[in-house]
Amino acid sequence: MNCSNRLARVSACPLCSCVPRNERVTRQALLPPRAGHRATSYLCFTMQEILNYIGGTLAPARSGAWLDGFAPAEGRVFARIADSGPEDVELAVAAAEKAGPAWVALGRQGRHDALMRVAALVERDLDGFARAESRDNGKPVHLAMEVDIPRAIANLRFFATAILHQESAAHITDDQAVNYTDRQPVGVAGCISPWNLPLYLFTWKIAPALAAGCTVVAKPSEITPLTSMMLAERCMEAGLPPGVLNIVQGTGPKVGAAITAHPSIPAISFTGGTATGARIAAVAAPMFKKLSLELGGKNPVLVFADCDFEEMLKETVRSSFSNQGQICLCGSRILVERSLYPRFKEAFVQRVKALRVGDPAVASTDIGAVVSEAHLHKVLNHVALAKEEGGAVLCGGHRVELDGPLAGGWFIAPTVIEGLGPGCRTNQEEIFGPVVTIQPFDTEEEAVQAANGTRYGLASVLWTSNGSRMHRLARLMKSGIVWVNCWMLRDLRTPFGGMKHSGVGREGGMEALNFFTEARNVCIKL
Ligand code: TXE
Repeated sequence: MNCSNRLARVSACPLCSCVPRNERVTRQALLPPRAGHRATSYLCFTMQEILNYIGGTLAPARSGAWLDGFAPAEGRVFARIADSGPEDVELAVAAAEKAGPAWVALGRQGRHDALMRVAALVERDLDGFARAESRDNGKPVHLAMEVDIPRAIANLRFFATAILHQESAAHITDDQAVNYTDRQPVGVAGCISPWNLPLYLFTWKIAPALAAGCTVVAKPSEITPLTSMMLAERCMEAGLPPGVLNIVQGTGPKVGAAITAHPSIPAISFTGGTATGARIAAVAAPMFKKLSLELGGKNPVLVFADCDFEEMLKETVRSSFSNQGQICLCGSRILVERSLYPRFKEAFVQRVKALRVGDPAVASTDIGAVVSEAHLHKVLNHVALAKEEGGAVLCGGHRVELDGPLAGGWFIAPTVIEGLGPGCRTNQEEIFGPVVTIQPFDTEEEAVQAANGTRYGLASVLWTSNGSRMHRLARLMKSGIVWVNCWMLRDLRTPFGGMKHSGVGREGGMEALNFFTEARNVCIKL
């Protein structure tokens, strides 16, 4: 475990798939060894406790209740999670309110310094965070090591720095008055995040809120809470003042709903499913809360015959199956110009068949486990629906059963379906798994109509070498993000968010800092 090669250091337990214990990382209680195991240096011997972080201390839920935390690759319980309720949210809000004035008074530079210290500690422990994220979520360790955790660190650093550069506007009203915009933090911010990119999306919300001067009551997904608690431990080590960040573990209907409805939380930033977003809006809107909703997607990928074929192929495999297809930005409907369709279909299916489904701890694994048993069944039910609708499964479409300790894991073979029109349920409903459809199109107009023909509008991807088409179609896409000849190429300064049922508001850059502040115009007569 002392090897300097990061990937070598994530080698799994030889007897089961689990990863090495990291004593510094989380609270762990020893479990009785599983049959056949001798080594005690692996997580298979531990039951992790995932606690609330309220007022600067870690504690179980007040009720003493726990939820099971599952390791998707093993299909078994490995953690217990504080099953909190409104009474814990109440404590967290009180702690956040108490900490607010001093956090604002610390000033931009002081808040910057505190967030940078937290970021440095996450970076120091990147390996442990990546292993934990993989175990909790099922994603390949190398993906967490290369994407999730570095991006979480970048989120903290980006917003810590951005707040130093925030400008405020001034307007001179002829010779009568000068107006200036004064931005103050909204107060206690509620941040609710999902399971697909756990620490990445958690920090995407809390970092701008904290940098802007808000104190925070945050709730990670109960399906993947592990790295949020590890972050809490780093916040304590970094000397973040108690109560500035509070993390309440537990379910959406209990904790998320209590945060949403709390009268002392004037702003809610949420990422998750569209149906949940609607429930949150129904409660928060009549209370006149600020709302940022990042919801689902059914993103189109438009492939024109004049594209760079090899680059398009490589990136389209990635945009389809990265993180088991569980990224709201993944392309799930691939529309291909008819003249290219046969070549695309053959090459794409061949590449997809070559993807390795397996142990997330192994460096060569492309596809890990999906996040939960319920999600496994949801995705497989969608494949069954696609067949009922007349779709032909070109590859995948089934559960993958691995041997040994991963035998109970929730793995699905990457799946490509053809033969379905744009209006069917398979091409309208978000599947959020390793499943894509491919469809030919004849004209640009037909492609645009199909691309825009869902209730979602998060992201779209265009593959073409025709410069005027790039601009023309980019403006026609009804989505908040348009990638041309790339996918997931992110600049944290850019506005991020969806149209239609994919959400309300924009995150990223100054948009996020503005969300967590209230603008006040001050008009001084000259
Ligand atoms: O989302 P939920 P889930 C989509 C995707 C996926 C579906 C469901 O289609 O299949 O959402 O995923 C909390 N009040 N996306 O079940 O339920 C919940 O505890 C307040 C897209 O994870 O929306 C969790 O912390 N909060 C998405 C968070 O909301 C509530 C990424 C998200 O959970 C709540 C993930 C309530 N009533 C899933 N109910 C994206 N766009 O990135 C639940 N929550």
